Amino acid sequence: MRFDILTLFPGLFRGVFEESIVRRAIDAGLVTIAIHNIRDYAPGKHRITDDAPYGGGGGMVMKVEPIAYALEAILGEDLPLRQKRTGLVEVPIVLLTPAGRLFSQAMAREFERYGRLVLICGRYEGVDERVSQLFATHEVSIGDYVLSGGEIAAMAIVEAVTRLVPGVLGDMRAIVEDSHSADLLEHPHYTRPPEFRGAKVPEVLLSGDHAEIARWRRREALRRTLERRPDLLEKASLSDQDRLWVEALRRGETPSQEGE
Ligand code: JA8
Repeated sequence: MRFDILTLFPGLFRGVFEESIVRRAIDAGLVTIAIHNIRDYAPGKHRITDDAPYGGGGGMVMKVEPIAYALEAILGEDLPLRQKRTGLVEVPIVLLTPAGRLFSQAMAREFERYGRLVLICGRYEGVDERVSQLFATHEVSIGDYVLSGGEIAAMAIVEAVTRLVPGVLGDMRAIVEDSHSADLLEHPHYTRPPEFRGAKVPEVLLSGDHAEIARWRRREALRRTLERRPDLLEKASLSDQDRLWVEALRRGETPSQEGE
């Protein structure tokens, strides 16, 4: 998987990518990340990357030319415009913006399948609309809050996509488990000690009864999802047993076993 990141602040990425799963993926040769300083592509002696908005108002807007020249240097002269003309995306060009579609695990899977991703980090009050009009195949936000720039959003996307690259997570176990419980929040986790300041580890987890533990975890995942993210439950693929448990939880019951 190759990522190309366009930013006015390349230094922001170093620490994050040097100490994370991303670093391990790079070291293993599974991921390549190229960070491009937009300023290097800005024409003129002063290498200006932003300007005042047409129509007035405060703040600054990122100029289109430096981003256009950077994209053409990275991807070739033809590809960026051709993708928009034909609608056939070979390399997603993602503009990070608070006005973008919300990033999701499904989007991370989609991006991973391309094998290559270009991320444009906006700053200031925004980016000249012609970057979207002419080049961006996707506009994405990581949440309904406003950051000072797209860099932290780009880091989040790089990490989420990198985890999906085959081989990065090591064994298959995590992936198998992910696919089973992908639509739900995770069950609670515990490790030693069995009691801390009166707070005990649930007895079932110490029982050694693995079938019973699996049932408890599934029920707790459903309980948490119902309480915290009922929206996820709507789309989740639930077994008949799951539905019985959810109904019991909705009635305020604490089913002991098998949803009785
Ligand atoms: C922002 Br400025 C800027 C650029 C990109 C993003 S993505 C997000 N949630 N906020 C702010």
